Amino acid sequence: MERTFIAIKPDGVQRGLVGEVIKRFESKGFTLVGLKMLEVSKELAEQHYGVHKERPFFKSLVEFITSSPVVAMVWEGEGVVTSARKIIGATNPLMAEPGTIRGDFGINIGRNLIHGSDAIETAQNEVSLWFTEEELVSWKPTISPWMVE
Ligand code: D4T
Repeated sequence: MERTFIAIKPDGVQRGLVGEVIKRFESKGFTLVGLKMLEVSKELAEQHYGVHKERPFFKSLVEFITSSPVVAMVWEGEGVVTSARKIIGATNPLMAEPGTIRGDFGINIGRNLIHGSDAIETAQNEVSLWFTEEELVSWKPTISPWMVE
């Protein structure tokens, strides 16, 4: 079953949006299979944002994600990677559609509240970067037949 990595960034945690974010993924029908709060190390931050190493905003990105606790999650469901990106909205919250998390709660690209994997392969890499196998729970909600044919 498809899985994606979602992180509520320091701004989302500080602003008390953890419950709101979880609610949106739960209400949509996806299944939470991993959840933890952590202070992100510089090493983990640099690995996670490795693709942006040469970008001018890399340093501030790493500084920001290590500045305050993050809530890391793994969500499961058919099509969850693409759907989660839609639920999250465009990278720049000012461009994000109302109804998306960034569109509803953000105004600044450096404070865009939440991260979601951008492709299935990225999701697999990010899940194993942030979580051990033992931290993930395989379970099927009993209401599944009412959500999926
Ligand atoms: P993340 O990775 O946080 O889910 O964001 P996106 O997938 O939507 O966007 P991204 O990888 O292009 O950017 C990663 C992260 O860097 C910040 N950022 C980005 C920034 O501060 N200034 C910029 O110009 C860009 C492009 C925001 C998200």
